[in-house]
Amino acid sequence: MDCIFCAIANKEIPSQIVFENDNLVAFRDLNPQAPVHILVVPKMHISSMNEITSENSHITAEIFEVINKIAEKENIKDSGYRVISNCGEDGCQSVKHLHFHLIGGKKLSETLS
Ligand code: IU
Repeated sequence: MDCIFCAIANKEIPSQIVFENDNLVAFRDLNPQAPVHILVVPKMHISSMNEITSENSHITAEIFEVINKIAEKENIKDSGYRVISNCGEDGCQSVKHLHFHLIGGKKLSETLS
C-alpha cells in the first residue's frame, strides 16, 4: 500500500518532525495555512476517522493528549488554536491516513465551512 503519511512516519520521506513517540508522529504541514500548522498522525495506518474503533481509539486519545503539549511548545496554548480532521470526500480529505491539523499562531476565521 502506498501511503505518504506511512512513509513520513517510517522516515522514508523527510519531514519536519516536531514530536514523536511509539504510536504517533507530528510534523509541519508542507503547505501551512497559518504560522503554526502541524499534522499529528498515528504511526499505524488508519484511513480516516471512519476507521476509529475500540481497538485503536487509544491512539486517538493519545493524539489529543499530545496536541496540547505541542501547542504549549509552539507557544499557542494560551492564545488558542484549532484542531481539524477532514474525513471523506465531502470533508475534503486528500490524504487517506488519519491526521489531525493543529492550526494556530493567528486569529482564525469564525467560519468552519
Ligand atoms: P487533508 O485534510 O487530507 O486535506 O490534508 C492533507 C494535508 O497534508 C494538507 O494540508 C497538505 O498540505 C499536507 N501534506 C503534507 O504536509 N505533506 C505531504 O507530503 C502531503 C500533504 I501529499
